[in-house]
Amino acid sequence: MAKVLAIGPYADIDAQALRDDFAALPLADAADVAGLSADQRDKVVAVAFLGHKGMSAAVMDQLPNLRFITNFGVGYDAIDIAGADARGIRVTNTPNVLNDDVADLAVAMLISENRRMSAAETWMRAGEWAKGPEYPLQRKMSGRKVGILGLGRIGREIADRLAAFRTQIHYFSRSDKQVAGWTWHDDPVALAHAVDDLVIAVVGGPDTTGIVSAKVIKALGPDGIIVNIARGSVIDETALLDALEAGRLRGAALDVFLNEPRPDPRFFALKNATLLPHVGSATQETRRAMGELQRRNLRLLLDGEQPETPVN
Ligand code: 8YV
Repeated sequence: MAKVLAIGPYADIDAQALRDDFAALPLADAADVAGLSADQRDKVVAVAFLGHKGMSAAVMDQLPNLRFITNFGVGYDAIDIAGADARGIRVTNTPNVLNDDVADLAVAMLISENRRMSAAETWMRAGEWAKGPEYPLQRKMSGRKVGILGLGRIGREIADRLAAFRTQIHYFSRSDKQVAGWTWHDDPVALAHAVDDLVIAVVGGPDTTGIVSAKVIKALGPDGIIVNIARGSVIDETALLDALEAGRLRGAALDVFLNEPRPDPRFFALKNATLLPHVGSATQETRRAMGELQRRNLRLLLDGEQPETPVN
């Protein structure tokens, strides 16, 4: 009987590796743990988790011998870490291997929304080009003032890339990172006041829920663009939708949403938004590296060794 559960919508290659290397039992999501027999649940010592919700303390309590949760992803806001701590459960994640992809995409999204690439393509596909006046002029991205909300590993990669576009970098983080030429702000509203566009790269979870508030959006103003490659929970989504609909914010480029995979339908009617289905790390190279790191952590933990990338 399986000692390892593989919870989540794994790609075939990862599902197979978890089955071959760990004899893992696949489950579609954390709620399915309740459907296992008491005998099956007793045997489980590790969960290889992939997903954005559901790894709650209540689920942990259904697995009395659970000792390890290895997360597929850098963000672990779907896992109740305090609950894991209280139960002596070790948690790992997959940082670093996805920094390039997520930072590449964030920069692409910032350019895309300043130039309205997605709207221009929709316009062209609808046959508008041949009909008359050319596509309306848009905003230059190079040289803009860009605020990075969260200067962690990914935020740093984004800022480094943006430097090549001669952008002025401002950032919000808990402490001043003392980077020459970059300006630190200790408050998201002050950051938004100081910049043209805002790129959100902060971790998700209770500490950051709604920190991109109506006030932050107002401080950015009608020429501002918000890029979010972090978590939907970080933005007050209703305030964002209200501002975009009313033209109080120039645009948004969003890879993450509060209710994935069914974002608020108000998003779909917006012409001033670039919408992506949570694909920040979604390249073959990076997903392979994430899967391999998850499985190395799992192997190390099961062998009684220190994992490569512990969370707690
Ligand atoms: C997901 C992510 O892990 O790493 C993260 O935090 O959000 C993504 O890379 C990936 O979509 C699998 O759910």
